[in-house]
Amino acid sequence: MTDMTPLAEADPSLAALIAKDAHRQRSKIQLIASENFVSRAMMEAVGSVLANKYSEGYPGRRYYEGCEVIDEIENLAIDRAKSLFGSDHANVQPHSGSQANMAAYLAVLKPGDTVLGMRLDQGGHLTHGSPVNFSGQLFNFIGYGLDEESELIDFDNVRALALEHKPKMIVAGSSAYSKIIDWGEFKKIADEVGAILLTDIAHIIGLIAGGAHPSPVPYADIVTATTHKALRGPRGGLILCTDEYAKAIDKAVFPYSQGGAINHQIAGKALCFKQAATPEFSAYAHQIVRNASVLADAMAGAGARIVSGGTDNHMFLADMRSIDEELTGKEAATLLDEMGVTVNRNSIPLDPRSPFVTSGIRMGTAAVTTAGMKQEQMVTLGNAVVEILRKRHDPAVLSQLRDRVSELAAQFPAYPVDFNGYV
Ligand code: DSN
Repeated sequence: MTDMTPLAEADPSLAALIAKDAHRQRSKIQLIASENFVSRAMMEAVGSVLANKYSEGYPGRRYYEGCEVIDEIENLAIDRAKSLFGSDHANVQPHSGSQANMAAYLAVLKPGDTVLGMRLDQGGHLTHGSPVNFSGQLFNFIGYGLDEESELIDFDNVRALALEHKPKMIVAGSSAYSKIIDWGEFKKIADEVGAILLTDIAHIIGLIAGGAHPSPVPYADIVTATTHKALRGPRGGLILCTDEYAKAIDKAVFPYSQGGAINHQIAGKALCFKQAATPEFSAYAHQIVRNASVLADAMAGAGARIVSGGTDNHMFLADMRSIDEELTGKEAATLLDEMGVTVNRNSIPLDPRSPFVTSGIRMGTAAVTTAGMKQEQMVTLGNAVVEILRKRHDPAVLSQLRDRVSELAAQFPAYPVDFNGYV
């Protein structure tokens, strides 16, 4: 037993639960495409006394006294974000990616305005116009999707919809699309119909920071993102924009859609922008992409159909029907987690099953790359995943496969084995 920490003393039950999740994160292979492992330095920043401070407003224009240090920290985060992505303006206050999108829409749209966005079932995000989300309720979203054959973004369809509906905004970006996004094509279409171009890079922000995916900043009016996925920062959102939209974006974040800034989170953002500006981070971002590509190839080689024919980024979708017509994404994800590989079920294009059941699983390599895995481990993992799914009714084979996965996870722990998950 190590020395009691303040948390363990104050709330042993909670401390034990955090330690339990640290163990889960360490002992299973984490392939959820939107997750990563933060550094211990990040935990220090985000667990700091900055959580105590109220600071509604912006640096130099606060509604509370005592914000002089908070101003310096927020300016540090803003300057680093602008320099990392080469943007005119950055707002680091959005509490999450969804909040970033909400503020960005509210900055330039009025309720009922027409917007073009990628459909959720084609790889878009809930905030790109899903009817169960505020975006689909407040605005007149028109959904575009993928070409049925190639499963690549169908730019003819995007253009035709843009010409027909004359949207005020086009949203480019996705949560489940595995190929390079051609921002220039979106920009051409947006210019043709006079639409604002918003690019949502929540998933690929880390790849863009590391030079492993083209940046939309030269093309987009507004860029929204999260900081906790491939970027390895704290949970949170970010908005970049041109000078033209800076004032409107700032007003839409505070006071229109949010209250006090979360200052410990902003400190974490400052840290992650610094970490992401290094050559080591660039090497890391490229390794994420190599790992995803090798993992997808290994699974395809073992007989799994990869949506869109493969991946150019950190993630991909695998069609479970290619392994067995009866296999659903839900069953596959549940079984894989029991076997020590954590993924999420995901709809695939033209999925006949409901979003709760689905025919696909989504896999991403940011977290395993942080844990140190490389191509060799991706081959082992890809083969093991397909074999688990194929042999799912054979307990003896599953038992051997579980051991193989567990050995692999033990070789690449995200955090030291004695780490309690918080200090
Ligand atoms: N829910 C996140 C994802 O998993 O992609 C996006 O917000």
